[in-house]
Amino acid sequence: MRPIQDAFPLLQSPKKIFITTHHKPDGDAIGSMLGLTKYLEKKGHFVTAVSPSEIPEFLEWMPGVSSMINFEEYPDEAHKALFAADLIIGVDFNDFSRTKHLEKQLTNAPQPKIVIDHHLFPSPVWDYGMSIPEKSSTCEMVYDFINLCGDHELIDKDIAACLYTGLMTDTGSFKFPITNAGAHEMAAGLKRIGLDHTSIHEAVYDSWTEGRMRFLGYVLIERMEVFHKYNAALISLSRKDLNLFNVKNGDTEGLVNYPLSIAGIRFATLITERNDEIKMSFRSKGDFDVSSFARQYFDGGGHFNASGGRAKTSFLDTIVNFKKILSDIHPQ
Ligand SMILES: [Mn+2]
Repeated sequence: MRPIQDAFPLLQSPKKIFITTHHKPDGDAIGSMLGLTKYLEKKGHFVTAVSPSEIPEFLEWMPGVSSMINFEEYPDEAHKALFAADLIIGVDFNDFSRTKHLEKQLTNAPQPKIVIDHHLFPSPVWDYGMSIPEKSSTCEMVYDFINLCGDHELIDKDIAACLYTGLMTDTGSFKFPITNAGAHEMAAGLKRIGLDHTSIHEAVYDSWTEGRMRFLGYVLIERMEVFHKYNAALISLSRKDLNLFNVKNGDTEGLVNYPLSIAGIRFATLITERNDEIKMSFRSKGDFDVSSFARQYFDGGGHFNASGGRAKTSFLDTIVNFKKILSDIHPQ
């Protein structure tokens, strides 16, 4: 993969650009996609932003959401835009399989492909890009990219709001170890532009429905197991649980982090029985590498302290299997 600077000549004249991100997008995925879209539009490009699946409700306030295409709702429009594009950009993922529905089309697409991402182990499918796992968020990298282009003054309040959202969510509000000096410098830079950070915190974190709050109570009482001798905890949610509380897209977001607030717990797992697969989320504190854990046991990957995976076994078998692995590896 060539450095992103080598792609600058491609962006010298107005281009049709297709931007996408990962399936089940989070704050960093949508923030980086919409922030980059707005910047490239200001530079005179024609940009189509496509989310592979519906975005969670807590991100619906974001500037530019209404012009974004949800692939699951409008697959034909998304395909048309991809076909017509001069250039493809992927943000917050580095392997086409993470887009799920777009994997085949992206693999076969002849256009130059640019990636901006901070996950480990990028697949060799990109022509140009930035792949820096030490970065707090893809939003921080989009901010760096705009500055690299010498366009800091083009960052307006909308772009700032988009980029701050991913910075905030991927750093756990500036708490996780990945929160480097650059992350704080970016926050300072966005504040000088007029960023209203409080309204973004409220829109993302304080916008729960009463039902979601009560569901959290149920989960913590009924569905969380704590294994003190392994410094670990597991939350497992069956399809029945999800139906019982009418759980919507995004309602399980962040659940996996709660056990890490228990003293001594350094490894937390969430197992969710979805319609088509068993989904796993892993979080850790300190030096337990959940990225390689996910890769080794559950067909996944991600970051050192935050990763995901999946299982083809049944919901109950997956829980049994997970506990067996826990007792085998005995995380400290
Ligand atoms: Mn991210």
